[in-house]
Amino acid sequence: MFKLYTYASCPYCAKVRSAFKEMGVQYEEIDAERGTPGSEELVKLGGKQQVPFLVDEKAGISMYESNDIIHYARSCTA
Ligand SMILES: N[C@@H](CCC(=O)N[C@@H](CS)C(=O)NCC(=O)O)C(=O)O
Repeated sequence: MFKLYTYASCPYCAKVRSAFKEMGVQYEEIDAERGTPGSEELVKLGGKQQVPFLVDEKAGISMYESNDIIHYARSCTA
């Protein structure tokens, strides 16, 4: 299952959530607001404090950028 690091108020995260819903993508959402354990995890995994950030553990792939995330998920569900 995908892991998606987000902020509740981030419009790019909302765009990804909405696209995932439309595609029926199953994912675990992790709050990565500054000061949270999710934020520490995010920076450790991706190298910077930016959301949305996707991790596909099974494929060993991770990425920033909402458009790239949506594109990647679409390619996985195609
Ligand atoms: N081009 C990026 C923009 C992402 C972006 O600007 N995210 C903001 C939150 S809305 C962010 O992570 N800012 C860094 C921070 O708040 O620390 C995308 O489409 O994913």
